[in-house]
Amino acid sequence: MFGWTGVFLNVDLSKNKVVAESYDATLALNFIGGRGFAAKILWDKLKPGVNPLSPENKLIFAAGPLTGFGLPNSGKLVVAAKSPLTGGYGDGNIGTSAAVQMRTAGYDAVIIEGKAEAPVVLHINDQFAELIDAKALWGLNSFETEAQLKPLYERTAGFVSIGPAGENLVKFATVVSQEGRAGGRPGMGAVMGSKNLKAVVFEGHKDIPAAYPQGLKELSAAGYREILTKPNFSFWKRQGTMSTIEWSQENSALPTFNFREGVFDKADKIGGFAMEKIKVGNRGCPQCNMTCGNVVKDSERKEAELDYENIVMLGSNIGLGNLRQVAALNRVADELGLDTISLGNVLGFAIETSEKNLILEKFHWGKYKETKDLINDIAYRRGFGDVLAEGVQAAAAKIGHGAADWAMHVKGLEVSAYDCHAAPAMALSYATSAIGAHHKDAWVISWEVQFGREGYSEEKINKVIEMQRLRGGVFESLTVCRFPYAELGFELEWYTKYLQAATGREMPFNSLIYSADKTLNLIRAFWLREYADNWTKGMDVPPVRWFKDALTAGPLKGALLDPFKYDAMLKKYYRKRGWDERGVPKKSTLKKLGLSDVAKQLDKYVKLSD
Ligand code: PTT
Ligand code: SF4
Repeated sequence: MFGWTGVFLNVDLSKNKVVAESYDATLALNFIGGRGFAAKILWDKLKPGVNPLSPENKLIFAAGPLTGFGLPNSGKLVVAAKSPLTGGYGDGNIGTSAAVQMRTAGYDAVIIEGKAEAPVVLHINDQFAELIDAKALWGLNSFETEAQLKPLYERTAGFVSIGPAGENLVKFATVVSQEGRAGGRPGMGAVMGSKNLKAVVFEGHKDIPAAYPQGLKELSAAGYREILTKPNFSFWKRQGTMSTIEWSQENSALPTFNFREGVFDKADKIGGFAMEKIKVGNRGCPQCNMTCGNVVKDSERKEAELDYENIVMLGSNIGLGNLRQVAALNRVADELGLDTISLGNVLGFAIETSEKNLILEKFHWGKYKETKDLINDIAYRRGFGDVLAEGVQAAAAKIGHGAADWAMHVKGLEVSAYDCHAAPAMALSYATSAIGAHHKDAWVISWEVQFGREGYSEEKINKVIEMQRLRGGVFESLTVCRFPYAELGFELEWYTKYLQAATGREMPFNSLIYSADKTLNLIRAFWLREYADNWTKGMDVPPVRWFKDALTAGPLKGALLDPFKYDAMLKKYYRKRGWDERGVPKKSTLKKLGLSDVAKQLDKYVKLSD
């Protein structure tokens, strides 16, 4: 095979056993890599009903066939497992040298199961792998962990690790790399912690076989040059994702006070232009010339890397309008290994339920020190922090008294940083995303604002499906960054050219979309197999607040989603997907996608219609 290494590495931490396993071209062509591989492995190899924090769960690091070739923005991998936060399929995407090193070590994926007796580091160096005692690292934060490991390995080595949140099984703990890249929102860090796995070190020295190595090199150089010519390039380097704060404010989509409002009176203090005034540099993922991580000095005089989601969820959503302080909370979250989106949600929820006297504890909007202490309590599971460490859905269930009305999540995963009181298509996107309420699968809100926000039209459903296939399917399976395409207009044809030169196969875009649909339906099947009789259509519905509690400020004051229109929209979405009225793929749909074997198995858990 060209492009793919054709090898997965299976690691059993309980048995201290490592086995390399070859797989065939059919798997590669059907599922491409990254999310596609992770979904297929979890479907085939994970026993249904397994406790996500038990040794049986499988933690997967998977890359796509372009990673490791030095192509633009290709230094990413997907980390996946059954999620302890949602009980369904979970994954995240991290830009890290670990992705490049995993592939040059000879592996398209590393699949980790079992549980080490005591904390360990997994070290992979080409065909050699070992488990190293990590008792001395346990308790360190993710930055300290990487700093301790770095001098022990080659300069090019790639690292992923967890902080105290992962060790303490916080349900939204992430995996962290390179002091500020983090991924695996639905608790992939907790899965790693449950296995006593503190870190993985990757060192690779092999050439990944390419069908046309010279052609690939030339295409790569041309791609980097093309990115530099894009009109938005220099502004992107200045602000990266941060300019979205001003955009969201202008369009009443900026989560504020736990999604109560879509505008924040201190938005200009935490936005892209405010950030530029204190910015000291850019950081980024490997093999990227867009380096969009904005580095600033935070209020504790440490360096923090700012992105839109982090700043909104730890800023406006908790009423904090001091950018250096928001940056400091962001840094603390990275060190502890907590997902900032879920964190901002549970904090906003805690403050709001306190304000409404649903809990005895007292928390307040915009209080830096109080919030920082609470974040630490969450990571170390102290006091009320222990309740919040379970995620907003579980916390609301524990509190009762209607607290669920203020819990912003879908299927247990907290909502990312776009308010949807007046964005039905974006709400549908959150509600039907592959992992719960995350924007990665279909970020349609800017299109929706342009197209017209009020309606629940067919075009909106089509747009959500188109973006889910492209972003959630193609980009997550290729594990290349979607920003060149989404933010600069880097043409999609580049990727088919790269694939041709790397794999030697013509893979036209419609074949990638077909494969994306296969993966997304397989992920749907995974959720259904796990939930079986407990699955309801209500799991594809956005948070109740957007239907019941209207915006009270800003130009869209009074805006709400309409539950009847949303329901009709969801039904049409199901039809277009080839799913029945419960949101369950029909046998004929799965057959068309070459997933008849999946249909046969799934039918035992949820009766399928023809
Ligand atoms: C992603 C989610 C996002 S999406 C952000 S900011 W964003 C938050 N980042 C966090 C962080 O940082 N620290 C932390 N402790 N928690 C965080 N949680 C949040 O996680 C990231 C970039 C960004 S910045 C985005 S949109 C794009 N995401 C991509 C994607 O998902 N797929 C893809 N093919 N390309 C992408 N390119 C962009 O990558 P999750 P990163 Mg991330 C500090 O993890 O679980 O996928 O959730 O990976 O390497 O930091 O790059 O405004
Ligand atoms: Fe990473 Fe940003 Fe570059 Fe994408 S654009 S690869 S997120 S640094």
